[in-house]
Order: sequence, then structure tokens, then C-alpha cells
Amino acid sequence: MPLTVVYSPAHVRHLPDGEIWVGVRIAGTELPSRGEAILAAVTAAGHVVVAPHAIEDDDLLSVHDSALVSFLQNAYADWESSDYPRDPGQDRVVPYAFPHPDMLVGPRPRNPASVGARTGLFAMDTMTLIGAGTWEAVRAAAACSLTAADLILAGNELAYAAVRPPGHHAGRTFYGGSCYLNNAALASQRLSEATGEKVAVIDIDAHHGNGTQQIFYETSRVLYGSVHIDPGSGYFPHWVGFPEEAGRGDGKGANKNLALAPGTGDADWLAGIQKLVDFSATAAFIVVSLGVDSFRDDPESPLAVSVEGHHAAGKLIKGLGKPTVVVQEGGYDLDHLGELVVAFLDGLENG
Ligand code: SP5
Ligand code: ZN
Repeated sequence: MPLTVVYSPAHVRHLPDGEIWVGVRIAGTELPSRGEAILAAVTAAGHVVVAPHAIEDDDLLSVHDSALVSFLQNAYADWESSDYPRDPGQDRVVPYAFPHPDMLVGPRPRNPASVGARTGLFAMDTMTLIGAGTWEAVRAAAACSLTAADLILAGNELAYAAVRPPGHHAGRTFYGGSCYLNNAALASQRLSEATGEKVAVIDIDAHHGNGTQQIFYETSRVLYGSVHIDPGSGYFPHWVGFPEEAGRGDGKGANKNLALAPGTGDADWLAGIQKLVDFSATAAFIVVSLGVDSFRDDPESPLAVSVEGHHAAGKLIKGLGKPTVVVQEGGYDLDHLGELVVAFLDGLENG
């Protein structure tokens, strides 16, 4: 099964320039060099790379609220025309106040005049900064993911959206965790709407994809399964990603979370992926949220999976024999990022 890579160089326009972590600006790990490393590796591996097709803003509204989309689109310009870049001297969009749900006793939250407060309505953390080129890159990543889904609809068996920024932490109305729009959810919804068939998301990023879970929590049309570092052991996204979250209403039973202890290696990780493969057996299409931050040396997660483990993961998912869209999520060890992605794709394509 030949595999097509969809890539846009526009990702380099997204320069978060660090993240605000516990109030301190740190370097951050979601860097343009991640995209370059992946492109170099898939090119060296001989994969065909294509550009995304154009998309409309309406395409984004299939999984996101229009208020989030227009906030993200305008946030940097709004920030630039505020005082913040000069006083106190913050050049990236970052929230400073959040509407705690219990605070909102009125019929609906007012839209704050201050962009620093308005950002708090949409952001789930302070680590996901918006700069001048962020929207252009975010939109290009969405276009790559929708193009990958459209390649499957056109009869391809495998397509890989090699994107940044990642997407699986972004929900219908919120962004965070280095994610702005949910690329995997956009691809899943496209496949679901176009065919009426069931889609299964298999999320192997080291972190729970709380955004994808939220978007599809009440539907049985898109299954969501994830294997990830146990949020209860102190890891992002902290509040969700627990096994008891199994879906609601029509989506009851259509969500599966497998939480792993720090230090978990290949055997237990792959056993989890096999469970997700079994959970996905009734779907006609598979969307893989491919984070490779479960790797043992990754700076953002304490899981301890090998390169060979990533190859084996691809092979397990190939066992489903279903048309598959792969969407890049996290993975921050620049010395191994390309190798990990290529190992997974080789397992998926060739077994
Ligand atoms: C897509 C994805 O993998 N998002 C990961 C978001 C998790 N970010 C949590 C960051 C916590 C602070 N990291 C500081 C690391 C210092 N060693
Ligand atoms: Zn991750």
C-alpha cells in the first residue's frame, strides 16, 4: 500500500517562542525544526510528498465553534493593537484570567473588552502561545489533514498529514497543550460525513487527546481510543484521560482510555494498542493520532517505548486492514523524531 505524505512549509510561520509554564517563560519543545526533521526523514525514506489543497473557513466549523475559529484568526492582530506588546512587553497572545465555571452565575459570559481576558475564555492553559504566523500555520495544518482524508475518499489506502502545530488537545470551543485546531478530528469528521461510515481514532501520542475525546464524546459515529501516560500520575492534561470516561448518550461505550504508569515500555504499550485495535474493529476508516512522544528519551513524557516499538505499533494497526489517515501530533526528541515517524509508517505500510 503506497503512502502519500501531505506537508505544507507554512508550519514554519508558527513560532510560539516558548511557553508560559507555572508563570515562567521556558523554551518550549514544539519547534519548527520538528517539521523539518519529519520532512527530511519521510523524504529520505522515499515517500511521496504532496501539498495540501485549499480549504474554506467553513471546513473548520465541522468540529469547531465559530467563536473559537474567529478568536484564533484575529487574536494576534487584536493583541498587537492592545498595550500588551509595550506594557508589560508581551509579544505573544497569552491569557491572564480564566472564567472558572462556578464564577459564571449570569446567563452567559460577557465577551471581555481586554484581549488578555478574552483569551482566557478559549485557552485551557498558558503554554500555548499565539504569534504573528500562528494562524497561517494552524490553517495549513488543518488543510493538510483534510487533504489526507480526501486522498482516502479518492481511493488511497494510506495518507499521512505531517503537520505542526499538533491538534489533539484542542476541543470544539477551546485550545491548549500546543494545539489550536484539532487536525485528527477534522479528518475523522470529513470521512464520517462523506461516507456515513464509522470512523475510529487511535491516539498513540503519549498524552491523552482530551480535545478529540470531547469533540466526539456524545457520538457513536467516531470512536475514540487512546493509550497514554496516566494523567493521575501528574501529567498533562491532568483533568481527563481516565478509564472511566467511556462516552455519553449516543456515544456511550464509544470512548476508551488506557492510562499507563511512568516507565511503561514496549510490551504494555503495545498490549494497549492491540486493545485499541480490537476496539476499532467495527470502523470502516481509521485515523491515527501519531504522537511519538512515548519514546523513552522524549522530554515531555516518562513512557519508555523504543523505535522498534513504534514499528510494531504501525504493524498492529495495519492488521485492521482499513483505509487509514495518520495525523502527526507530538514527539519532541529531535534526535529521534524522524526515525520514530518513519518506523511507525513502515510498520503500517509494510507490516
Ligand atoms: C501534542 C502534545 O504532545 N502536547 C503536549 C502538551 C504537554 N505539555 C505539558 C508541558 C508541561 C511542561 N513541560 C515542561 C517540561 C520541562 N522539562
Ligand atoms: Zn503528546
